[in-house]
Parts: sequence; C-alpha cells; structure tokens
Amino acid sequence: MDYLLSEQQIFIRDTAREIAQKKILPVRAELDEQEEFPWDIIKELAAADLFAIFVPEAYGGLDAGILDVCLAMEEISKACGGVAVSYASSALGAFPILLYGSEEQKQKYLPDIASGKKLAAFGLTEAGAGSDASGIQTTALPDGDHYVLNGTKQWITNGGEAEIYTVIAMTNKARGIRGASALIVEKGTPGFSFGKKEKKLGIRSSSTRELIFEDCRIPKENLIGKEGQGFLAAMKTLDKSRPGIGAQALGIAQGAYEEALRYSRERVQFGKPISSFQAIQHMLADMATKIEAARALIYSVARYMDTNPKDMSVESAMAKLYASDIAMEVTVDAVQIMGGYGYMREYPTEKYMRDAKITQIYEGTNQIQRNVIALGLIKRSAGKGK
Ligand code: COS
Repeated sequence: MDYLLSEQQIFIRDTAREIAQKKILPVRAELDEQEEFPWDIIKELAAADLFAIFVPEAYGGLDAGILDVCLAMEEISKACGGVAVSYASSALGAFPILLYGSEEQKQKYLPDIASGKKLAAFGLTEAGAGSDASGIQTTALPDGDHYVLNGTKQWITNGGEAEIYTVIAMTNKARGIRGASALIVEKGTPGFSFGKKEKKLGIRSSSTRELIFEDCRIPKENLIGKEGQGFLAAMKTLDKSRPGIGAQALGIAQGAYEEALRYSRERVQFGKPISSFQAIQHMLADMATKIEAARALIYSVARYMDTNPKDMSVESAMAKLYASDIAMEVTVDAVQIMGGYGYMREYPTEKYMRDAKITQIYEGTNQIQRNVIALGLIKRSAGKGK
C-alpha cells in the first residue's frame, strides 16, 4: 500500500529498518533472555538521529511528527518490542516538557534528549493509581523555593536508565486532580532512588522499575507549566504517545505474521507445504488484513494529529486500541500456525506473543481506551468537543 509518505518519512522508516534488521534482530533473543537494557542499540538509534524526530529544530531536533515516530516504532518493534519501548519512553518522558515546559526547561533538557545523550522517562503510575490516574498519592509540597517530593511511582519504563524524569505529584491534595502538578526530576537528586528491576512476561530488554522519592527536594523552576496542570499534562502526553504504542503493536504483529508466512511455505506435512492448506491460508489472510487495517488507522490518525493538534484523544485511543488488540490475535495465530515450533523459545514467535500482551495494558488498558473513545464521542455529539 502507498501511504504517501514524505521523503523524510521514508528516510526515517528505512533508517530504523536498517538498524532493526542489522543490529537488533541478531541480538534480540539474547537481550530477552538476559533481560539486558539495550544500551548499544540505543546509541545506534541516537547516532541515526532517531531521538531527534520528536523534538523541534530549535532544540536540536528534526521537528518531525507523530507519524514519523510511528514509522520508527513499527520498524524497531518488528525486530524487538522491548527495544522499541525503551526508545518510545524517552519521547513519553519528553512530551510534558514539549507541551507545557518553559523556554528555559526546553533549552536545558531537550537538546540532550534529541541527541540521545540522555533518556527521559514518565512517572505517573503508582501502586494504587493505574487506570484511575487521578488516585496518585505522591506529594510535592512547597517549601521555600523547592518542592519536597515523597512517594513511589511504579512500573516506570526506562527507570534507572533515564536521566530525566517527568513526574506527576500532588502539590495540593485538597484540590483533587486540579492539585496535581508535573515536575522534572533529574537522576542523582538526593532522595531519589530506584526499586528493583521488575521481571516481566515480555519486552524483557526494557527496564521497568519503581521511582522512590524520600524528602527529595526539587527546585521550583522544575515545575512544568503551572501548579495544578499536572493531570492535564499527563492526559495530553498520553494522547500524543498512544499512537506510538499502536505502532509498536503493529510492528510486533507484522514481525510475527512474516515468521508464520515463511514457516508455512517451508513446513511440509501430508506431502505439501502447509501454506497450501486452506485452514492456514485463511488464518494468514485474516492476519494480513488486520495488520493492514491497523497500519491504515495508525498512519491516518498520526497524520491527523500532526496537522490538527487539538482534540485528539478519541482517535489516539482508537489507534492504540485497535492495533494492540489485533497484535494479540495475530501473534497467537502465528504461534498456532507454527505449532510446537512456535511454542519453542528457539524461534521468535513466542516472544512476539509475549511482547504483544503489554500493548493492551500500558499507556492505559484497552478498557480505558474504550472509555476514552466512548465518552469523547458522546461529548462531541453533545457539541462540547469537536
Ligand atoms: N485532554 C484534555 N483534558 C482531559 C483529557 C485529555 N485527554 N482527559 C481528561 N481531561 C480533563 C477532563 O476534561 C476533565 O476536565 P474537567 O474536570 O474540567 O471537565 C478532567 O481532565 C478529568 O477528566 P475525567 O473526569 O475524564 O477523569 P477521570 O478521573 O474520570 O479519568 C481517565 C480519566 C480514566 C481517562 C484517566 O484516568 C486515564 O487516562 N487513565 C489511564 C491512565 C493511563 O493511561 N495510565 C498508564 C500509565 S502511563 S504509561
């Protein structure tokens, strides 16, 4: 299919594809097995300017858009979903600064994120605040020209590896979600430590850790936007980043489908390649159709967001919801087509299936995406939204 990509977009896609195929594919099984953070690959992605995509030119970036990030994510995820989320989480951590940061904050933090010298991460989730993001208990109480941060963030991607953290905390609990604020916290700040590295079903090369704040003093100049804007900043950040998770799911599905297709042509049973059996053909046809539909949705949502950056919650949630659901279906079917071989860790298919599962969970479960879509559509039909 021709998605009318620009020359720059084709270049970004091809660059990401080359790194994915040449550098990530050969080591992905080992990264998964060892649960090792992919620093060598992060450096390759940085050298190819892939962290610059989501940063404006004024801060050392390429000023490209969400579609460009999605193209890179799809290619990286085709090789390894764990590497892909380590890459995308730097964008996630940078989005609050891009959306609400002051000129000084942008100048201080974005050039290092764009060059890939420093990774960013986003700290919203807590033990008691997952789907209900408004339930956060971490506090950042004003004390002179500082905030004193106390609390624990859970399951933070790039935890421990990133240098720059955008953290949502309550500066005024009495105001509910209007008392939440976003702060920039640098690794190495006294009172900021990390929990153990979590052991996960999939995306094992990525790092997932707690962020622990104990009387951690953050200068007031690290407040992003205004006090009380933290929940909005978090929601708008997720609106911007969810298509990227859709693209991660898309790449995972495409990778699994290609493995299953290749296998079905080579695997001979009853004297014929199994690709000649209609049972297998129909599975492949359904897989390819779902993948193409997900790609068409993600690309058009991303392009829409790049040109109409206003109210995009509904479409952004649709892209993540649809792609992650089909990724789960496609990867399960890929394992099924490959039978016992698909179940063995010697082949990449079971890893695709394990990696796919998280895309239905993080950056908002798919149940939450359905809420966002439905409530957004109802609001629009009542004339309150677009
Ligand atoms: N853009 C702009 N404003 C938004 C918004 C968005 N995307 N989402 C919510 N808001 C606003 C609402 O308009 C509302 O404002 P008013 O009070 O002025 O009307 C306010 O924020 C509260 O919104 P809402 O009432 O919908 O909040 P809820 O507490 O019901 O929660 C959900 C909303 C469930 C959508 C939110 O908690 C969520 O996204 N949860 C999932 C979090 C998530 O993705 N976690 C993953 C961890 S990060 S990797």
